[in-house]
Amino acid sequence: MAIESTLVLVKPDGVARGLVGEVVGRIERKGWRIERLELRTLDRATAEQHYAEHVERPFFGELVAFITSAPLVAMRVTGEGAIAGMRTLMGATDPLQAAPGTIRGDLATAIGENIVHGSDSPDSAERELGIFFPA
Ligand code: D4T
Repeated sequence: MAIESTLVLVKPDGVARGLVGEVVGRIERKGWRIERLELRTLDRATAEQHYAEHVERPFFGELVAFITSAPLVAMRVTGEGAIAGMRTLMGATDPLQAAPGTIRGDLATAIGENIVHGSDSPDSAERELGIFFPA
């Protein structure tokens, strides 16, 4: 495995529920490093760029409305195998399918409010980090 960087978001539901510390704590205890961290509210253009791969999906409108609805926390997380490893730490997209011990498995019930996002591949990580933390 190599040292990698990935984009992690604590989405608006996670921030509203006071779960930023919980997510940050799990990342830190795992052994990865948080190199950048920012609380921000996304504008529509940035949200559509981030979720561009889902533009044809029926839930795209709701997804963009939700992610722009309130502040989120964006992080650049770096460490050994961080891209796939973060996906494992998050659990399955549908929290009801996510294993106990994962962020979604322990803390969420709804697919539309599943607390976190993590880049799903090295290409996605590069693209998404470029959107949130250019230069
Ligand atoms: P993100 O991108 O938020 O980390 O989620 P995943 O990578 O785990 O899942 P995804 O890209 O397939 O979905 C993106 C985002 O859309 C929401 N969603 C997804 C939804 O509201 N309804 C759905 O049916 C699906 C499949 C949840 C995550």
